[in-house]
Amino acid sequence: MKMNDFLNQVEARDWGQKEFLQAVREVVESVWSIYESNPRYQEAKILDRMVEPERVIMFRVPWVRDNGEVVVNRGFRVEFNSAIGPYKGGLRFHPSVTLSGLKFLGFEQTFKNSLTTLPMGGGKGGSDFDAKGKSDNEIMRFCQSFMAELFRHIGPNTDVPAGDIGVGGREIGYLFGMYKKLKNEFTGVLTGKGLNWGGSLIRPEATGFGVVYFAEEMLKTKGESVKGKTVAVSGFGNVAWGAVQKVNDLGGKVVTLSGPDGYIYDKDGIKGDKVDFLLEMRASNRDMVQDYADEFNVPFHPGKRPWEVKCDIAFPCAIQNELDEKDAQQLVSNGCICVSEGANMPCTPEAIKIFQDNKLLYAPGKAANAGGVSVSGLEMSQNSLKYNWSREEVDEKLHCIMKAIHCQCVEYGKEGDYVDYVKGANIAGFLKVANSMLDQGVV
Ligand code: NDP
Ligand code: 2IT
Repeated sequence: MKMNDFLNQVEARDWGQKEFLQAVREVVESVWSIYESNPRYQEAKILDRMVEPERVIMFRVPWVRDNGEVVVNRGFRVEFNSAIGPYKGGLRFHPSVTLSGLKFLGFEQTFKNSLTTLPMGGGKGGSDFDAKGKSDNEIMRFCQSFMAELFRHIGPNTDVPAGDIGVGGREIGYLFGMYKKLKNEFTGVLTGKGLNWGGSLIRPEATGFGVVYFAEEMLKTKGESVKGKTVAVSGFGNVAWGAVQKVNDLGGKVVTLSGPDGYIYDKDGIKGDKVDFLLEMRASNRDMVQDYADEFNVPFHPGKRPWEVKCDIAFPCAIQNELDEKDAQQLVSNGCICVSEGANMPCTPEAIKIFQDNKLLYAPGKAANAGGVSVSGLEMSQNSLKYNWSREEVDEKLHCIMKAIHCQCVEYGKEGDYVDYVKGANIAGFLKVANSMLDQGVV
């Protein structure tokens, strides 16, 4: 079969699932020559099986508002691939959540988790719940209703959800409480838990730290480092918060943050108390980065994205397809040398092509943002051991994992003196899953 025939077949089956098809195309383009030259993969229909989730669960989530109004949301869990371990991946609570979005995230997660070196399969879930303007009690009741169905499908050796957009420590707490009540079992069924009840040190910071560690590894190959560099970050959530801290630790300066309302520019750098303010902004459920501009008296650019600002390094940490061709061209023209994705699939395929044609150091999310799920994996290990590692121990392990992911990308992505990190990450992630599927027969 020709690659385009295969992609057309997926498109016909999953018609209209735009984000999922975008993610599939990227992986298939990277691995096709390996797939084509290995008859065992073809005979076992490895790719046909990889693009089909093992299981999709979709359910009603009814809950009651403070004023007595009944609200009905939709819940999902996409259990994509368990070839190398229990399904593992976050939960996203955001009004934009659809099955296509979660299928793209679960598909990506399978390859990302494979790269981490830890035994985790791929999954993703969530709901179209909108936390904006909801009280803490409403968020609790929603989480309880969500778990009242999800609990029968997950477990520490089956499927281990975690946070993603709209799901942080507070939501994981409410979800865990309900799971424990229903199962009468205290177990590591979720990651991102509170430190007093089984969580891991560094998990909240891990994704952002990892994104910067990965960028540092890429920069090292060119004799460069984060030190002294001007950095543009998008988003203001969990991943952006961790990335800003690590850039500061390594001597760089972050000058932007963004939200659905626009972006802020802080020429003095986002550091000290200003970093803690990100946590307050997220807890407010207001969904506006303008609050930062009001608090610290810096310029706010409504309706715009931060990629027009001159920077050496860019970390897109908000949402998928938030950086397009025009943005990429602007970054290149402004002298940006490195782009490391904190979010999942934030750069469009056209933007990626511009980065690669211009020989920028560009890392896709499945490699660069794998630090979050890696420390989730370390949280699972600590839960199994009934033991807690110190902050330094977890950070050291995270750093080693990010370096190992970088090495795998270089091994499979090196083309002359340029490293195609997209190809490298896709091939390395694919091989481990594909070979495990071959070992386990047609299931
Ligand atoms: P958070 O909920 O903590 O933050 C998401 C951020 O994106 C918020 O600042 C959010 O604002 C903002 N946002 C939402 N919509 C838009 C938009 N249209 N334009 C600009 N900003 C927007 O989520 P995370 O930080 O956890 O997740 C961010 C990205 O990182 C996602 O792509 C996620 O999949 C990815 N990721 C997360 C990991 C984790 O461990 N948490 C691990 C790996 C990847 P608001 O919240 O106000 O809507
Ligand atoms: O996209 C991701 O890797 C996450 N949201 C984290 C998943 C996890 O299980 O920690």
